[in-house]
Amino acid sequence: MFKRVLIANRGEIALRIIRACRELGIETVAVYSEADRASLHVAFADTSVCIGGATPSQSYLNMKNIIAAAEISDADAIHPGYGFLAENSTFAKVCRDCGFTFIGPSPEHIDLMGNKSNAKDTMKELGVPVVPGSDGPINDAKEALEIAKKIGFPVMIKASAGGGGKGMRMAHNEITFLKNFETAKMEAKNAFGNDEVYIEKLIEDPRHIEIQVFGDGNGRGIHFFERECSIQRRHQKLLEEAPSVALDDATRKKMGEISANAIAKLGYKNAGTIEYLLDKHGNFYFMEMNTRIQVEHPVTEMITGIDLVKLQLIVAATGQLPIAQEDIKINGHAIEFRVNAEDPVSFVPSPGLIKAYYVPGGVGVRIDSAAYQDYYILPYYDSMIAKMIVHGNDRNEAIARGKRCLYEFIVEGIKTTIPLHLKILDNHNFVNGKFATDFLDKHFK
Ligand code: MV4
Repeated sequence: MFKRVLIANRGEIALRIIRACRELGIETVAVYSEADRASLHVAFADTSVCIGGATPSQSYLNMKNIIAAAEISDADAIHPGYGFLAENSTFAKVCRDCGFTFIGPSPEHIDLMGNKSNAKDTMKELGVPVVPGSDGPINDAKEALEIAKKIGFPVMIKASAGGGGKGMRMAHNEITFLKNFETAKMEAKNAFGNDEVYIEKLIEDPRHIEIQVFGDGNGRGIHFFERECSIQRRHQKLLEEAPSVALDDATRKKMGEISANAIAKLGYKNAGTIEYLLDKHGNFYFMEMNTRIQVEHPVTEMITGIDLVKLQLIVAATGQLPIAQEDIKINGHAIEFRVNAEDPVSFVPSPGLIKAYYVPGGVGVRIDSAAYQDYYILPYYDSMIAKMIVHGNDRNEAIARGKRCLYEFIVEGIKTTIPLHLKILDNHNFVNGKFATDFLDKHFK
């Protein structure tokens, strides 16, 4: 096992990783920006190193300073968390070249999945269902139009270098197609320095369902079932749950097995998430793969009882998965509520001083947060201040528990998304499981 791990992140995920390390007897090194001296990850780590100024490019994205911090602290591995450098293949490679284990997949797998068109082609070859569309990128407008007509309108134009909703354009007919094809390419060129686009059939009102996977990097792959992530706005998830009410047992089994098999065949190492679109008829299609631990991983931990961050550390250190597929069972239902420092209506960030802070407790509740009373929410970083995760024996109990806990949760001095979560739990379509990715726009515009 590692002796000392450096955590190249901040906030709740840095704390989450420190907790897993401490339970495994691993020493921790926190890195922090000049604005983060009073942050909890600095207080809770065994040692800490300041790596630069407040803005991410000066500190949490500053590879040279992070590697220097790993060297002076004599760390043997680096955990990137999520965001920042987590899916940067250059960083994963620099870690490797400097003799530090990157706790995540290989730079080659990060690159492969970072190009959405290549990722799709690879998954298709591995037997994963994909949305009908062009085979690979299409650069010529006329050729693209022929493909669009063959697939049938409406279609989606997606940037190969995009992802997470960036660089996407819809087209309902030939005229809008030719116009949007050019704008999509131009936007992709400006945003990613790469104008490659591909075409697929539009899946109407899909649900976003993702499978948590792990690989040992040596031919074994396992899955931890699904997370339902359809409750999101502008590609920012707000509430996630597991399992999904939209899957029957046969579809759940099929999605899990297909995903685990792809991970095994890829020789993928460590944690990953395979994202799917689920249509109204129950068909699922590969969308993207994330090569990091995700914000919403706790809902999977709550229903399986397995610590996924500990598992990341064990797989990175040993190259082996200590559990088999048969060891992973679903127990009950979990829901995660993201408490963001935002106006609950406009979603405009609301940084500032937390004047009062009290978190709920009791049976079946978990809080992952780096906030405390008198903590100042900084404007430079993500606005998420806490994740409240509830577990119940079934979905109804989880919903009732969520409501009870949202009433207990006190955050004063800034605006938060707590009132919006309470409204969602009162919506009968949500309670009945009748929702798709358009839910928030439709009911809470
Ligand atoms: C789609 C789609 C419909 N049809 N692709 C959005 C994020 C990006 N990763 C892919 N996305 C979508 N791709 C086809 N062929 C609809 C979306 C989409 C979406 C997907 C998941 C969750 C929320 C979404 C919101 C709008 C659009």
